[in-house]
Amino acid sequence: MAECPVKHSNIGGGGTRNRDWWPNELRLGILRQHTAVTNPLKDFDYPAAFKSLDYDALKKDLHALMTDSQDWWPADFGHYGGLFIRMAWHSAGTYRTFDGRGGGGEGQQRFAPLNSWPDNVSLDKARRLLWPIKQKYGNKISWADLILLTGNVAIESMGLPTFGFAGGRADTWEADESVYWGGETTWLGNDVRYSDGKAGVEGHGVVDGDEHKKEHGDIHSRDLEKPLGAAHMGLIYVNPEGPDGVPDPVASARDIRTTFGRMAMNDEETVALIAGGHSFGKTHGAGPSDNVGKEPAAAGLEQQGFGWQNKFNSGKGPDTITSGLEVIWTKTPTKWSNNYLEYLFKYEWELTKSPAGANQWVAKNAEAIIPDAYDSNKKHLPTMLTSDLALRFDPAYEKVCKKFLEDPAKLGDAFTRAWFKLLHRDMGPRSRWIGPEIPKEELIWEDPIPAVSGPVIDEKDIAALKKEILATGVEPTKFISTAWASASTYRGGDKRGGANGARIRLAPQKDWKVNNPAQLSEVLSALEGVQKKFQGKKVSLADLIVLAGTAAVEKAGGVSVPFTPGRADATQEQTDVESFSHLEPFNDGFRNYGKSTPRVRTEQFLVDRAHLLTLSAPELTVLVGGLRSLNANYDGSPLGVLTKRPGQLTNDFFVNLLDMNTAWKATDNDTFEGVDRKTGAKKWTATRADLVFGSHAELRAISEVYGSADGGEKFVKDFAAAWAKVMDLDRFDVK
Ligand code: HEB
Repeated sequence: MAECPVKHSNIGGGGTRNRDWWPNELRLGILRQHTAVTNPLKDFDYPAAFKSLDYDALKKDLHALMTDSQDWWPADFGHYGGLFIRMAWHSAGTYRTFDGRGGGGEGQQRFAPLNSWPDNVSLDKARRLLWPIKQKYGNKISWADLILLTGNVAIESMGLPTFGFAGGRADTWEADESVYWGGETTWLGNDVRYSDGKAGVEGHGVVDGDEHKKEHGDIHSRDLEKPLGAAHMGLIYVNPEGPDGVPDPVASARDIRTTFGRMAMNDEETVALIAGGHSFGKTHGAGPSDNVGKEPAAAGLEQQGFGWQNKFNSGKGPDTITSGLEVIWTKTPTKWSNNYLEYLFKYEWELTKSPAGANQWVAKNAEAIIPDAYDSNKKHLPTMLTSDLALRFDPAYEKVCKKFLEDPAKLGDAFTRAWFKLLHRDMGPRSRWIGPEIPKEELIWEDPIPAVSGPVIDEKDIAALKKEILATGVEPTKFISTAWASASTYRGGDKRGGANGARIRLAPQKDWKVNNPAQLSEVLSALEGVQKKFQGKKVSLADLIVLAGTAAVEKAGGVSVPFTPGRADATQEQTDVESFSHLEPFNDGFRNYGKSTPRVRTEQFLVDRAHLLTLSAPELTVLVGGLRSLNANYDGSPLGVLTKRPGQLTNDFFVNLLDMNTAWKATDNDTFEGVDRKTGAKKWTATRADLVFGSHAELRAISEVYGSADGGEKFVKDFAAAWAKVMDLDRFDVK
């Protein structure tokens, strides 16, 4: 069949596009994803539907599916458990802690690129095996939940009780374009994700194309570009054969520690996950990989979403080619055991090749004790991947292994806990978790917040508190800055951060430069004063921080701004400092903080943050314009404060930005000066995060709405709404 390159078609979105003409133009596309337009269930209440699900019946069906081998994709050892665990792990395992993106929370494994990643070979079959069950329960169970629950049930069905399960992940309906997976243009490439260490100018990647080391850095010391969580394009974590295919277990351990660390897993959790996971199933490399056809996104229509058609013999069952490795770790691949660690330490290992020619290891002087997946008369020698040997030959991993070897119950406990964390890490607060299997134990990575005790403040209290707050003598703009600093830590990907918990008064947030610690402590002590003095109901500082900002906005704009009380204050013990450190902004255009890096311009950071805050382009625009008029820069600087009456909520920012009497010129890469076109007199200063609203055609179009004669009132209204949205982003308890 002839290829049909869509770009050349003259209808249906074909042709050369803005992206092709101007590849460096600021992209706003990530701000308009997952809208009602793409969602066939737009007014659907998934949590309510999940609650009406017959959960026990679903689990029973999943248990039955495990051993219901289908001719079109037979189950190894008569049990699909290994395959389903790998499906769930690869769904959740794309999560990375730096930006909270990736993970299993959206059912993204159904879409490209993930559905076609080389690491996800054969998972197209796993999801299709699930289709009859998905079809039976319909919208009461999302794909996102089903994929993860199935992995959980697989573990249970192979003899290990799990730590629990929570549902509540609504599906998305298009590929998530917001996740940076790397800059490589070949699968399994890693030519731009390693650098010489100068990289990551404050965390964002290599300096530029030709500065990274040849051979992608030394495999013993290379630095993986942030925020990436994988050693190669198209892998979940690391190359199983060793870094860049070099079978070096110690170097493999280094890559594992980096990549699992970016999933927020420590050494113990990492060992538990790998040792636990590879207690099940097998790898697949029956023959040379050139038997395998195109991935789903490139395969023909007749394949109906499948990919990797395999010409090797039957192309399935004993002839399956997935990773190209051919390893079976334990004597009981469909039953939980401690075999994996026992064998890892019992044998010495010899480098060998799989039938597909990949590097793997075989036990020396061992007997053939490992069963075959299809032939009960056949036995194999124990085998391992390079990445498995990493657990033995890295001294820190070895120590953890030894502990689990001595006490197998500890492995079970550590594995099921780390597995639960893996699956639920990006779900956000417990108030989003649904279903009958939610564990009681509170876990630090949930970012727990105490339950609200006693009645929540009412309208009368709110009115009284606003008065008290504004009477403290603190400059109202500082309340606005603090409320913004508190709420805008939220990130939509893993639903962490936000104003609830008032963690802005705790380490590490209280010390972030962007939060202007001196000003922050002035505001907090004033609000603590209000809290102590207040005669009405008990009020949390979390509520007071937001209420203070809201009261100040109301005063500055002569507008009423919605406020939703009911937040509580977390303690320092409930706050994982290291894990919260990833929420620190190193460039925040909303507050005119930070500079462009050699790779990322300030306006791109701004769009990225707007995406984390789940804002649309109009919301982004109105918020920046408003915050500037309110004089809320992080250090009180006049950058972008394009108004003669700073502190008032006006549309002056837009009016003045669009004023043709001003000419702008760059003072450096990030800052600009605006002068009177006629007199040359200096009028304003601004940053890239300001001028982009006049320069980018789409942002300018929105700015024109707010900067027009009839735009003032709309501006104030829209700002108030967007402000309230940001303040309440984490209020899953009331949504
Ligand atoms: Fe794994 C399988 C690698 C981790 C679970 N793995 C597998 C394979 C490979 C691997 C290559 C094969 C595929 C085929 O089929 O061929 N891993 C790996 C690596 C890592 C891992 C490199 C890092 C170090 N895993 C892991 C984890 C888990 C797992 C963490 C969980 C938890 N896996 C798994 C399973 C399996 C695998 C279950 C089996 C599957 C079947 O059976 O099918």
